[in-house]
Amino acid sequence: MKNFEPFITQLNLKTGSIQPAARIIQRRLSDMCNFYFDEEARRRIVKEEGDRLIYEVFVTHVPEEEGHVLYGTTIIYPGLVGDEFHMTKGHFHKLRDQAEVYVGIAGSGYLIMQTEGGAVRSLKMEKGTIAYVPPCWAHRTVNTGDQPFVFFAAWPGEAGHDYGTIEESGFANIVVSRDNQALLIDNPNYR
Ligand code: M6P
Ligand code: ZN
Repeated sequence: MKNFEPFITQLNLKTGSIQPAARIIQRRLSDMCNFYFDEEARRRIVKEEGDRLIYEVFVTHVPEEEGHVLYGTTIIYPGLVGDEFHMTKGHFHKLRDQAEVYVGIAGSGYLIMQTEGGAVRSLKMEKGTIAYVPPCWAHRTVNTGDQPFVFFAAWPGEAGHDYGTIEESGFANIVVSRDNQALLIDNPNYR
């Protein structure tokens, strides 16, 4: 950490890409088995329409260590799986007491959060919204618009991602399209 050089990266405010990026993570529908409420619909789309790109994450070249701040952008492409809007997997931090900050860049959606103690919150995000994810809150973002939903995120280097807990239990709330409106409903599959 001591000898790390200062650096800049360039954010494309239209597309959300960061150059240079150390890693570009692409999550396709086939990577999201059991994350959507309608698993049947997810499987059918992969089989009949192909393996849709749901979202991309651009992460910069920062060590995943205490003292550093990791940052990157996420681009969630618009669309539905069944009647559920495209979204990220969502995660807790491995180190539960580590927070995160999100900044909306383009498009719009929801940031849904929950704690292991059963608290549930959702915040609307659009261009210019700064959202704070406090320690101990799992977080997932959902694109409820018809354009890519792009946001910037920064989190502690040592926080880590725990996907398993959400993969097992799901989120208490899901965001669905009803009469062309985004509606937050209880997840019938929530365990
Ligand atoms: C944000 C941050 C990243 C995260 C990304 C995608 O940019 O929270 O740490 O990786 O969203 O979300 P997920 O990892 O849950 O798929
Ligand atoms: Zn996080």
